[in-house]
Amino acid sequence: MTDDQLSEDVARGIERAAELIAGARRLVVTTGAGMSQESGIPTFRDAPSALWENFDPMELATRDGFKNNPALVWRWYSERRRMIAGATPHPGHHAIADMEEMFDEFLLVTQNIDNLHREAGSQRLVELHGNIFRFKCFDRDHPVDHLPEGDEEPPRCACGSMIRPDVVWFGEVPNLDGINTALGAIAMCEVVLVVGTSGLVYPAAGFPETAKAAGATVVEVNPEQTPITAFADVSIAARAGVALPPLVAALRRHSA
Ligand code: BV8
Repeated sequence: MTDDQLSEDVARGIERAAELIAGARRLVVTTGAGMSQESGIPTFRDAPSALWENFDPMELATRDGFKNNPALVWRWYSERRRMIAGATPHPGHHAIADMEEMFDEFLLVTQNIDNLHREAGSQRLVELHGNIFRFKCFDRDHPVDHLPEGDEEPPRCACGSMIRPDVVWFGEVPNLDGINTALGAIAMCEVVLVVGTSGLVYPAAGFPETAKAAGATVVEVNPEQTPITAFADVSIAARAGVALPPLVAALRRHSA
């Protein structure tokens, strides 16, 4: 979709957001599954696609889910990994990567485990929920750089424990360095740009409100309303791949 096809509301929202963001020195961007929807990766709330039809993420994305049915959970992640491996970053991912150099302080905090922000070139990045392409030992957190040969599902760590994906499951505490880095940036930022999240999973869901309470401006990009919409200063009702490239172009105009 080109600029001139943007609806008037969206175009106005982008311009307003650019005015607010261009004046900032410290920007935090937070993203959820909606950020990867235009790369062909189903969100957790999309109408059930083949991938989610029989699986309840709340059930399987837990330690108990893995302990009770390790082969099923292993296969669920293998299927998702295969689907994600075929996906590529879309212009919205590249727009966020371009933003990094435009601010004195920038941090991207993503809930996504699909590696697409990294592939698009983002470096100042916290992967709050881990990365589906990384693995670790289930019982002792040994790092697992390469999966062992063989077709055992799940494969075994050298210590004999099962191997699991290095992602954060429901009920698990996200990486504390990641949380502290995110909270430090959220407390200091002047603007938080929230893209493609339903704002339901904590602690990420609380970050925009924490930033707002600390005096930051909140800009949301999401075709649907969310709990964040109620307190956002600007809500751009558009998809990430449609809104973010013109937003970066407008930022460049404002900074010229
Ligand atoms: C924690 C990795 C403590 C795995 C994920 C009871 C028991 C135990 C815990 C809890 C409990 N009650 C509450 C909790 C806390 C729990 C929680 O929040 N539960 C919710 C359900 C209430 N949280 C936790 O357990 C977390 N740990 O709390 O530890 C703690 C915390 C801090 C400090 C100390 C201690 C751990 C949560 C991590 C779970 N792991 N993923 C895997 O993927 O398999 S969560 C997973 O689901 C995602 O990572 C993401 O976080 C979440 C899905 O949310 P979204 O990304 O927002 O995606 P969704 O589909 O919901 O929405 C998409 C949005 O995009 C929509 O709004 C849509 O409109 C929009 N959209 C669609 N297309 C586009 C678009 N937007 C823009 N452009 C588009 N094209």
